[in-house]
Amino acid sequence: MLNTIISNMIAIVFSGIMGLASVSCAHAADVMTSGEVRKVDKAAKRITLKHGDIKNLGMPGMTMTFGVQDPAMLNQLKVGDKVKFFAEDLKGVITATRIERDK
Ligand SMILES: [Cu+2]
Repeated sequence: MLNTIISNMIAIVFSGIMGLASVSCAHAADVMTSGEVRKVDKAAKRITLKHGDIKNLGMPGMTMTFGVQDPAMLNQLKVGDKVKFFAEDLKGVITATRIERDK
């Protein structure tokens, strides 16, 4: 009896973990968004990008400022650079978690 309850609990926890895993898999498959650098602010850990549609956020193209996850990402970027980036909503803050220069 106790064994059944414990194995049921393990099954519930395990399916929860699998659910989280599939969410992060969906993320990895997301496409990068094209953008152009308008402003780089290393001190404030921000970058302003003119961007195309951000499909994973349901956001149309516009010029806006993003937080960056790692300010080191800004070191090799300058105004006018074309980039491909991935933006996520991290606790209500739209954050660029990946930025690559687009050659
Ligand atoms: Cu935007």
